[in-house]
Formats: sequence, C-alpha cells, structure tokens
Amino acid sequence: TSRRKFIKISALGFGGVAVAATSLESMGVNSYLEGFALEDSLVKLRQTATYCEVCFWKCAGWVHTDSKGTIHKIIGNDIDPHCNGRLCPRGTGGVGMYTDNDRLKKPLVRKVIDGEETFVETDWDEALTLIATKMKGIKKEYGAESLGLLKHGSPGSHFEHLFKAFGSESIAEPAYAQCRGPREAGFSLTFGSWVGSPEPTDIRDTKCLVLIGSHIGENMHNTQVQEMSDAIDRGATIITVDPRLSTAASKSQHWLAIKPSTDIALLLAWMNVIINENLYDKEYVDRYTLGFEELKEHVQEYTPEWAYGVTTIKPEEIRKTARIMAAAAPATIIHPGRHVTWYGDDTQRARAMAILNGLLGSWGRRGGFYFKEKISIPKFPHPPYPTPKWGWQEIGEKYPFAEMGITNELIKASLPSEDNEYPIKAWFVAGTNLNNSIPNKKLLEEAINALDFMVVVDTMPMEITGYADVVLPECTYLERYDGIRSATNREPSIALRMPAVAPRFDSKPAWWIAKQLGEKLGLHDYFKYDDFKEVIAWQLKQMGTSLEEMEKIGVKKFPRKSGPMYLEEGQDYEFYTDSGKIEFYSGALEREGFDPMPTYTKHPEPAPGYYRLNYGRSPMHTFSRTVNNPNLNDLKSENDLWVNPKVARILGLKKGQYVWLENQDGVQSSFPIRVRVTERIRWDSVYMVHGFGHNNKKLGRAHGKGASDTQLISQVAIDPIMGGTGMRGNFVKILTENPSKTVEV
Ligand code: MGD
Ligand code: SF4
Repeated sequence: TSRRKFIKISALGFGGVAVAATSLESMGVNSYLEGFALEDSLVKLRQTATYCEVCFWKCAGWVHTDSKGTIHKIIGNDIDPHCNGRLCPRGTGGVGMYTDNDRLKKPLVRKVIDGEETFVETDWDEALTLIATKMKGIKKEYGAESLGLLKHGSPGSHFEHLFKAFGSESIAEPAYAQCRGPREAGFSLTFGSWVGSPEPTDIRDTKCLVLIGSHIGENMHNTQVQEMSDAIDRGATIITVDPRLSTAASKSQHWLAIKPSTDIALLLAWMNVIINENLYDKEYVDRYTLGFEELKEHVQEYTPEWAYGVTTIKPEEIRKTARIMAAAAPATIIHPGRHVTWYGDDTQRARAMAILNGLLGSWGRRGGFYFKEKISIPKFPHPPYPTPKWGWQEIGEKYPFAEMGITNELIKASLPSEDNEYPIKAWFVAGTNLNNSIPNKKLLEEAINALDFMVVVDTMPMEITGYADVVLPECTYLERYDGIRSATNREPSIALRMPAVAPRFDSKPAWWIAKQLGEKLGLHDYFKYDDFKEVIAWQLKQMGTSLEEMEKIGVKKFPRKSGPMYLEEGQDYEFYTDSGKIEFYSGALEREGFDPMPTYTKHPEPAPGYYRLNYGRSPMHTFSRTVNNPNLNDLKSENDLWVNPKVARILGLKKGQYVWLENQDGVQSSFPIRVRVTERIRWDSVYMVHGFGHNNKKLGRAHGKGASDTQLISQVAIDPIMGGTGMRGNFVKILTENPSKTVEV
C-alpha cells in the first residue's frame, strides 16, 4: 500500500539519503555501498565514541577516522536505545559541522577602527581576560545576578556551572519558553511528571497514535520515527490532527484538517464522547484520578456538533475517532508533541491532551506511556555554589507554573528601566542563535542594544554573533569531550562523547573556556582538573565502569531500579501531584486563578488577504543550526512557501515563483521564498520550514536562502501559566514583487 511505501521512503531517509548511516553489513548491497566497503577494507579506521549534537535526541554513535585524522563517517551505536544503531540523515551529516570552512576560527573582539565598529581577531588570553574583567565589573556594580546566560545544548552545562560558581542563576534556554514548556507544565499538573526527552511514549507497542500537530517523520527524532514506522507496519491506527497534510497525516487512516487554533475544542469534544458513551477506563479513572465528576459536567457543553462549528471537523468524524481511540485503549497515545508554544493557551491544550490520556488509562500502560527512568551522574566534587540574591524566578513577569528560566523575560529584563529591581546588564550566549529562535525581533534588538556587554560562544558565524562584543569559537562535538549523556528511556543508559579529531582552527571546547574564565575569576576550586576527561573518568568510576570501558562500548545500559515500566493490574500508585492522583481537576491551577479544567478560547483570525503563518521542521535540518552545513545544505538549501491552489489561483501564483511576505505589522521578509502550490495546506494558512532566511553573509551557503519565519513573528501570545511565547498568531500577505529595493536579494 502507499502507506507502507512512504515509510519505506522515510526509512530510506535514514539509510539511503546518507548511506553511511547504517552499518555496511546490515545494509542491502548496492554499488555505492560497495564503494564504501572497499574503502573501509583498505583503510584502517579508528572508531571513537560520540553522541550526536545535531539535534537533542542525542543518539550515540561511532566516528570513523583514518590515521590522517580524516573523518570517513559517523554511524549509530547498535546498543544505544536512542538510535538502535541507525542515525538519521542529519546525524550522519553531522560531520559537515566539522568540515564547514565558514566556521568561526579565532576569538573576535568588537573594536572601533576609524570610527567603524568591526571585529578584530585576537588570541584566547586577551579575549578571556576582557570577558573576566567585564564580568567582575558587572558583579561589582550590579551583582553577579545581573549577568544572564542564554544557552542551549551541551555547551550550556559548562557555562551553567561557571555561572552558578560566579553567583548567577539568571539562566534560560529557548527549549522551554519557545518549545516544550507548556507540555511539561500541563502534563506535570495532571500526572505529576514532566514528559521530558526522549518522550516516554510507548509507540513500539501502541495500537493507536494520535498526533495533534506533531509531525513525526518531518520532525526527525530517531527512535520515535523508527517506532512509528514499525507501528504503521503492524497496522496501528494513526490519527493526525493538522491543518496541513503533514507526512504523518498522509500515512494516517484519519487526517483531521482542523481549523488552526481550535485544537482544544476538538479535545473537549473527544472527552465529551468518551465520557458520555462510557468509553473511558472506569477502573483506572476510579483508582487513579481526581475530578472525574467535575470533568464530566464541564465537557457536557462541548458536543461534537458544537466543535464542528469551531474546528470544521464533522461530528461523525469526531465520534468515530473517539471510539477508535477508546477501542485501542490503554494502548492509545495522545502524543504530547514537542514544539508546542502556539496560541498562548498551550498549557491548557497540553492539559486537555493529558486528561484525554488519563480517561483512556494510557499513562503507565503498555502501548501508552511507560514509566521512564534515567541514571544520575555523580557530581564531580566542588565547593557549594554561592546563593544568589535572586535568580530566573524573580526576573520579569511571574508565571506560577514555570519550572525553568524564561528567555523572553530575561530579554525584557535587559531593556533600560529605572525601576527594575532585577535588571540584566550583560549576556553570555552559548549554543543558541537567538535571532532565529526568539520571536519579536524588535524587542530582542532593543534588549541587545541596551546591554553593557555580550559574549557569544558558537561554532558558526550565526546571526547572533554579529551583535556580540566578544565571539568565542567553540570546536564542534566531534572535537571535544562533553558531559556524559544520561537521558530517560525504557531502561537507563549512558553515552560517552570524546574527541574523534583535533579541533580545527583556533577553536576550543566549552569546558575549557568555562575553566579558563573560572580561573581568571578566582574560582579555581570549582575547576579542579586539567582536562574534562578527568571529570568523566572520575564519574564513570563511581558508576562502576571506566573511561577505558566506555571508549570501547560507547554506551552502557543499567538495570531499572524504579520498578516496572507499566502499572500492574489493580496496583496502588501515588502520582507526584498535590493529591497523589491524576488531576483532571487542578486545584493548583484554581488557586492561582486559572481554569482548573481546560476551556476553549477563540484566537485572532487572519484579516482578508492575509494567511496564517504556520511553520515546522524538515527531516534534513534542525532549527537554524544546520542550514549552512555542507552535507545538509546539499540535501535542502532553501525552504518554500506552501500555498493552497485556491490561493495560488486568486493571487495568480505559479509553482516555483519567488514571492515576498509581509506580516500584519508591516514586517517584511528579507529574502524571497519559492512558492509550492499544494492541496496539502488549508486555504487559510501558508507553511514554511523554520530555520532558513539567514542574513549573515559569513554563512556562505545559507545566506539569503529562503525566508525566516522568526522574522515574521512579531506578535506573541504569552501563556499566563508558564510564560511561553505562542507564535502561531501571525498572518502574512503574499507579495509578488520585492516590496523594498533596500532589502538584499
Ligand atoms: P538554532 O537556531 O539551531 O536553535 O533554538 P536554538 O537552539 O537557538 O541555533 C543553535 C545555535 O547553536 C547555532 O548558532 C549553532 O551554530 C550553535 N551551535 C551548534 N552546535 C554548537 C556547539 O557545539 N557549540 C556551540 N557553542 N554552539 C553550537 C531552538 C529553539 O527555537 C527551539 S528548541 C524550538 S522548538 C523553537 N522552534 C522554533 C520554530 O519552529 N519557529 C520559530 N519561529 N522559532 C522557534 N524557536 C525555538
Ligand atoms: Fe542526531 Fe538525528 Fe539522533 Fe537527532 S535524531 S541526535 S540529528 S542522529
């Protein structure tokens, strides 16, 4: 069938797009592979352990290098539960992060020469001395707390350690308030537990997978895609709710092309059917949940007929899909999604998804959600961190259920203000390209302009580096040690990352940069090692293994200690919520003045001539970080604008034609984007892959290619529960001519 064919194509994406992803023995024979095999048999290759940094699934792999230090390929580690021996195309292409000649090469310092601001190359000592002096100055004048860390990925943990030792917990990352925050708040208010990454969705054994705008397959999280592909082959039912015919939707038995921004209405109507038709898991609900009667009462008004008027999904379709979910339960997953900061009521949408899972009894059940486990890594000894006077919790607006720093509040706290008790005066930015990840560009630029000082640590000359006072070139993940990977899964495991090759140019690992700065700041006791390798070796020893062993095996699994993965028949279980139960009715939300159960709110709609700007991922790229990667750029070098044929007809647009976009606030895209006319998008929306439209000319391949969704997101709807930035309430009109002769083309 075509379903099967698709997944095979997608599976080919794993091995075929980048053949070296899979071990040669296990691949079918073709001439390309034979070419590799020949090369492999002639050249003695060295294998070094790593885990991938191209996205945050952190698959463990082996880097194959020859004696001259040339990397031949990166392949998956067979025993790694995050990848089962197969990397995705991006992971295989990760070597391009190392080979990219556009990389940052030397520390840069902003100087004024002949009245012009410019970057001047410098040596590490001068750059780090300057940073340490500035850090001390900020501490003296305002307190260490006024130094903010904006971070993402592995480098972040090294600087977090430095910051905490220095006395600042003013720390935030876009992975919370621009990504997963609402679902963590919503699921934790319901089940008392974060979803986390990898998600504990038991897709391997599911009978029904429900995706609410979650585009697994395009969003390439390795084992999740593998398990979904297998689930389809096994005949599991996939129900996808998406205004766009995503790849997942095209493989689903049920594609509900929902009107954007109305998902909560559908979720409430599903609850209405499941409760009123007695399809919920009575025993589970009685034993484990709180507030069923209130929920039953609450959802009465949300009938499928009511939801039809809101969502455009027919009542029969709502009833039919509700019955399918219930018939498969508890092996049904309403997937929590990942990037879920959409409309500002996102925590409530996540709550609705969590509650639906609760009604179906799928949390803690085979084929639903398993109880995840990870192993904790022993802390390398250092003195206790000083207690800062204030931290991320105090910065800016208060959001009662935020559990991590909120980037957008840290940014706002950097704006000039007389009466801000908790001001941020300088930023340290590591591993995040804020210009592409934080909406509301104007505010971001105002905040940057107000800073006393800004350091950026990156591997590439991304847009954010252009605003820095000092730019520090980090070496790539293939050239360094990093913290031991320990993440939740069905069974705990750890993975080692060690250098496969020496750093190119004058780049250095984050751990080294943090240590040098620590020493210049008098924090020697927090960095009592010469090489981070010593920290890892010490930690591994505490865990009953060793660096030598890990160098050989790369990944080590540990037995579960927290008990079985699923609830047993009739088992008593205490959830980590206030009541110890799964909370359909949330007293915690009520106490803070929020709806204790999710309700539907109407969101702004496009004015005539405007279309809702929808965005997502491509299997070849991760956010903006991969666009200049030579291997991945080769596979996809620009994004295009999905436009419904009806819209194309009205506007006279042709396939492949370049257009410009202007949003509701008059913000225009800097570069043109190519039109793709397709029935796969509703007439009221347009769609593009996030991460393109780079405007830093130093990114030779990525510069000027495609449009940036972030640039067009000037309106954000803040989630009052956890502070996330809802970004899907922006509308664009399509211009067939370059609106401004001043923009670069
Ligand atoms: P990137 O834009 O890929 O993602 O936000 P970011 O993490 O900021 O920027 C990553 C930066 O890290 C790049 O500058 C890259 O060169 C650098 N980098 C890569 N490897 C290393 C390394 O080893 N060391 C150092 N020091 N730097 C490195 C992601 C965030 O964006 C997230 S998680 C989500 S889910 C949101 N998605 C999203 C969206 O879909 N649309 C819009 N408009 N905005 C979004 N923002 C969010
Ligand atoms: Fe790397 Fe792909 Fe795994 Fe992400 S899913 S960590 S990009 S191999």
